[in-house]
Amino acid sequence: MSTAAPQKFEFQAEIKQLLDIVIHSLYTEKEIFVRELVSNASDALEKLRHTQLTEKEIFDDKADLEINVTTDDKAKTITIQDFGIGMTRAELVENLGTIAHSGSKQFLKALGEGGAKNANLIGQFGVGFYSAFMVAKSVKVYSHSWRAAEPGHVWTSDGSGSYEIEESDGQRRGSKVVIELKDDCGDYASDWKIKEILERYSAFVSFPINLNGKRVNTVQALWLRSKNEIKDEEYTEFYKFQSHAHDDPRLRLHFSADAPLSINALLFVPKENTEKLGFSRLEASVSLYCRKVLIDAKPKDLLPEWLRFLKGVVDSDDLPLNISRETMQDKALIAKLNTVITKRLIKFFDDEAKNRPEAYAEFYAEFGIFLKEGAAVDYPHKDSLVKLLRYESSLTEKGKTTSLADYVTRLGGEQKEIYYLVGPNRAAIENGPYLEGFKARNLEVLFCYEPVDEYVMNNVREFDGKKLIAADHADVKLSELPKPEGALSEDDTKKLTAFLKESLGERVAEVKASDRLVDSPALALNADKFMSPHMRRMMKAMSKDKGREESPLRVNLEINPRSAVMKRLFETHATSPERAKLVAEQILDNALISAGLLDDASAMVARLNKLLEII
Ligand code: FE6
Repeated sequence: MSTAAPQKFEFQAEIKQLLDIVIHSLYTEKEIFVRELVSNASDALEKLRHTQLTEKEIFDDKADLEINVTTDDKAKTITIQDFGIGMTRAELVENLGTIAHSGSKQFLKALGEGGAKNANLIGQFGVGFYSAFMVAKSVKVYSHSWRAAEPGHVWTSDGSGSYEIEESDGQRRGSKVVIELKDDCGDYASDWKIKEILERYSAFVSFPINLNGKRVNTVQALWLRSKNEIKDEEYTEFYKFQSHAHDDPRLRLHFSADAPLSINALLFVPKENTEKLGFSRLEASVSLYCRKVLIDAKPKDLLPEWLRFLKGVVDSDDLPLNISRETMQDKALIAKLNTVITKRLIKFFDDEAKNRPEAYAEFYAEFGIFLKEGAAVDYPHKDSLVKLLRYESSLTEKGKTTSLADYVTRLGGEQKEIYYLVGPNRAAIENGPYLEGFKARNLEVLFCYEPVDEYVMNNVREFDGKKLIAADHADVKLSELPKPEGALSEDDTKKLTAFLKESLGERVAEVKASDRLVDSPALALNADKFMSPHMRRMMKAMSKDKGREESPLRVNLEINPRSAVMKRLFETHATSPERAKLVAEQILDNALISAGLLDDASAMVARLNKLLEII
């Protein structure tokens, strides 16, 4: 039986204002009120457990440390009950005010004031309770403190300006929040709807949550346990549950940090790169938690774009539940998390490369493309990412790769450049005319097989003070090689280049003898310095009006005075210039094919047939 009459209070002006902010602008999705109240319940249970350590006399001591959620679809109510620490009459009033207090503090924080950490006990409850009024016609809070001498109370309000407190008998320990739902929020009285919300936001809450008598959370927040107590199978099971994955994880990183931010993270690299398989672009899917409660399942700025292949969880005590991407303060927090975690991940990949090179090679084969993207676009991490890249080269075996750092260790004293060639595969690069000049001079060339490599190399520009240079670039200057016997004389070479220039007309910008050819008769260099063959092909593929005549291609042709083909051509050009012209054109087309620059082979095939006839 109640001993005191209900007492009516006006909300403080501060609370009214805060209520208004919370209801109208702090949260955009109404459903998070469930998460907030469950989070309060969990905190209250945590505190009770703490109190049990020091206090002997605890009211209703047999009550299980659990959270019961019940819905009533007929009455359109939802109830969230905990057997936690509970509140006395004074605490009900005081906490309500303190919430307003800490809430307005947060609000000020958001506006750019300094951030006092709310590590104190009450402050932890935050502004979450008010979110109930987003969906409530009225809210009743029944509460009984753990202190046995205190009576129970019920607090009632419709959120409009006042509340009432009355003593209430027969209560269990803890708090019970009963929400009578607004007419347009009736959904939140349905079992399946709340089940879905609880599974999304509260799956890892440490205390049992029962929804209408059925347990909903059975998985542990593995990321908060210590590494050496966790079995591989547990990690795998967690990965599958948390990431909705069916494969086993390829790699995992479980780490925590205290400074500059408190972080507990458990991150996974999946087995397969689904983007590579042609599935759609991955979206950020490392979820952000604050003390086991989900804040955002797909936070966009928590990690850089190029890490979008990662799965897992980041948990930070330093985050407010109602974190916002709009306020400067919260943006800065997320940015700080981003920096710390990205650095840690890069170090992890680096360690993998050192300690488990075979596993790293497999990871790289699958996910290397993302590291390349990072190296090209993530300027702050460029240098550390370039170290993670691997390429085959003219000095590696097929299938074996080298890092740029290892390439540099093999450099001769003179060499100030790192050379690379882009081509579809090893054979194409090795058989093309560009490599031989480098081979003859013992210069290592990196082999790049992916279209993005060109973009990466152009963006990275240099490594360890060495410029990255395309070996098929027109500007590459190579050292003199001793002139082998039997080459065309300088004079004859001049005559031949003049003949070629005249025969090929507008198709060539320049014809000259080359110092980079050893075996091949000739090579083509793009006269347009800024557009490589690969870029040209990409532009062509993207170009909308396919039927349009393109501006004719002009290249620089470099010829090899040592080549038997050239010597033979020199002889022929004097005796049968007609035939020599056909050969000249064929040599140019051959060079264009090697460079990936011949778009239409029909004229070439017709000519080749003519040449075959002559033989
Ligand atoms: C938030 C309602 C005042 C405890 N348990 C639970 N919620 C709590 C506390 N809060 N503060 C302490 C709160 C309300 C009012 C504060 Br009125 F939910 N479940 Cl111990």
